[in-house]
Amino acid sequence: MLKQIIEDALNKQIKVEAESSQIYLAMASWAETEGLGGTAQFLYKHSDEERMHMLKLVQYVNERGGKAIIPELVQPAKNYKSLPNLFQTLLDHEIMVSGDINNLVDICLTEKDYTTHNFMQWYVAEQIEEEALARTIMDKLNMIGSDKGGLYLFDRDIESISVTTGATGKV
Ligand code: OFO
Repeated sequence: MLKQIIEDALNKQIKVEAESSQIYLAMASWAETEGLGGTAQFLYKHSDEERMHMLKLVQYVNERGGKAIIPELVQPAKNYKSLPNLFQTLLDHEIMVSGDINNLVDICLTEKDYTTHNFMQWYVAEQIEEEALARTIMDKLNMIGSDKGGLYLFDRDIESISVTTGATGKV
């Protein structure tokens, strides 16, 4: 049985993951309308992965005798100034999520809930991958600058990577 404080923290994280999925879905849709088909596919996949992160938490809370709460979501941004602006927003968002995951891990330790602590290790590892990938993408975009040919190749190549192929995948 989950302690209330752990259940509340997990439900808070369910909302964070659901919002991440929603934000990346909005980013994907924006990219698609800008003719950035590869980037759109990458972001659609990323959105699905965040939904999976949410689902894993929902099922864990319910399995442990808690009650998962499916949250209301705020509408994400509709527009981005540029591709670097979009990926900087994504990187900043992932850094924020890593902070949330660390807080949750901290609560598990304080409350001596070692089972949830163990469950959360998957998220800790996942955040390292996601942040590393977002940083690699930003480095690439900074190198490309406003070179149209470079942006074309970037958009073509990014489609073939996903967060699970991770920082090791080439962009
Ligand atoms: Fe990218 O955040 Fe989930 O965990």
